[in-house]
Amino acid sequence: MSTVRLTTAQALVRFLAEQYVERDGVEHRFFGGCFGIFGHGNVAGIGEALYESPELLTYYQARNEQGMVHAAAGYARMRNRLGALVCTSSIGPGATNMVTGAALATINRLPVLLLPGDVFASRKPDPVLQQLEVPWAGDVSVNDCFRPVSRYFDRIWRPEQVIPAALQAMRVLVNQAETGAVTLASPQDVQAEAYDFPEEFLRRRTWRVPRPLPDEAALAEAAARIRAARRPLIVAGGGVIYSEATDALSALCESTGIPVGETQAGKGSLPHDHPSALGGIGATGTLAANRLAAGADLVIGIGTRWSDFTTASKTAFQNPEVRFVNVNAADFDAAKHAGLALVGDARATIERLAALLAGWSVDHDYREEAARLNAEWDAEVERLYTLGHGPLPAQSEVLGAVNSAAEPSDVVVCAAGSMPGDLHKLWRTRDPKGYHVEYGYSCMGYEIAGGLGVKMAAPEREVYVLVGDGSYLMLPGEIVTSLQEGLKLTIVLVDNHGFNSIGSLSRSLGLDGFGTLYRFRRDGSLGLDSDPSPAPVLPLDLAANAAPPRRRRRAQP
Ligand SMILES: Cc1ncc(C[n+]2csc(CCOP(=O)(O)OP(=O)(O)O)c2C)c(N)n1
Ligand SMILES: [Mg+2]
Repeated sequence: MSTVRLTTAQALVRFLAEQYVERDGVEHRFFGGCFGIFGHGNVAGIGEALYESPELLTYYQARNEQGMVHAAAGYARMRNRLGALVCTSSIGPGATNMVTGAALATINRLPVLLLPGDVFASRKPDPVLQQLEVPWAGDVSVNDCFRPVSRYFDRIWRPEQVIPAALQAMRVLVNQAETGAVTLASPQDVQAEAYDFPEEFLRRRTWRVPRPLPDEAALAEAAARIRAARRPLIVAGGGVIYSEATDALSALCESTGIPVGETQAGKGSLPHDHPSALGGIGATGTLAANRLAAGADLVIGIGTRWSDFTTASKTAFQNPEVRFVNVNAADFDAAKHAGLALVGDARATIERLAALLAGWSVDHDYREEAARLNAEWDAEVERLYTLGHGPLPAQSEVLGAVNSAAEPSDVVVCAAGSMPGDLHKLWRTRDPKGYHVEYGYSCMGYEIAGGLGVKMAAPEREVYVLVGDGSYLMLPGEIVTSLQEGLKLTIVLVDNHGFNSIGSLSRSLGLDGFGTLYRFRRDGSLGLDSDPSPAPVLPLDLAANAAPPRRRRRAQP
């Protein structure tokens, strides 16, 4: 066996650069580069490996480790999970800053590879700077926080262990049912330790992403149930888009007339003006989708994890006879709501169902009802886009202005606050990748960093980041990265001086906006809605961030 002597980090970087994926005969590199912020926990290992071979993985600098993982998640989503980024951090705070990003990626079923540095395997310098000491366990570090938020976790205690760990990491990252954050915690001494790695480990490897079909008996049963239904409804989730099943879905809807409601991740499955498109469904959905949901007798979930927003906390489907059929790559999601589980790829399954349903259609009235409700809702969207609210425009008008300024293939990015709900019901999607609202974790601070990842994956598209003042203040730093990389983002900031979405929730509970206003402290309080003479709002001039930079004065000789 021929070997090559490398540090563990050098071997891992070489390995990552040689990973390819293939679906439908199209093959390309899996990793688009490596984000990193260096510290003593990774500079001599992964840092050195990236430095000495810059041609292997392009290095990207970030401002905040959470931000770089968000960017990686945005990138993976934009690449339909067929591409990913690596994120390397130092130990301690750099590592734990990535935990939120890891949870976001895993909840949204998006592949990201995280390489947090870890304490010395040798334990010689313990406690090294930033080491958490656990009195009852010598083998625990802060990186154990990654275990519940990762779909695969390993800690590389010895150089040769990186071989099975890297292969397992790839197995999970490319698996459409299992994918999410994968964490290989890397003790800082082992990263820099040399070993004779087999050359075979470092050779080009192609991972095929299959399109498995559900069991034929389950398909036949599903087709029979659909044929027997009078008011069937499809709920399209992110899986429809990741599987590139949007054309297949639209063909199925045209032949059968089944209407479609979309989850946040599934919005864009059909263009907004398709006769079967009801738009967003659930708590933040359209009147059209929710009216049909209420009476549906058979609900066909495709690529959805059935979050509470989609089911309006299980109130959306009111028909006592309603039953579910779930098409999903993951049996975990396919089994939800006691549904008939069709475990398989969305596109392949939709195409097979279309064949099994050949010649069948919902009755004419139901088709007409869907098209009429869709048109009715579109008129309501038009009204809300053009309210003429003064002196400042309503949020719906801001969305309308961005929608009409954007080209069909441009991408709108959002995550938390009051805008995701408004976007879900009001945004007119015209391209399957044009709507990117992160609502699995709904993480404040995702917007700009996630938008950067979208732009890295699709530099030919314009990216519109819609962000509230609260989210903006939480994590604006990756604006600097976008400037550093020459990646243009159009950031639309809606400033309502506070956490307004939670303010509304607070008001609805009789809590008077407590803790959601941006006001000065006065008489011991940060203010409530009902204050007779409220303290002034914090004078934050966020628009000043967009002002052209002042010319630096030349240093005097
Ligand atoms: C990291 C994180 N912390 C807290 C929350 C809970 N939360 C949801 S929306 C929100 C307020 C967002 O404020 P802003 O961005 O200004 O949007 P607005 O609600 O005003 O539209 C908060 C605190 C969250 N989603 N994410
Ligand atoms: Mg706000």
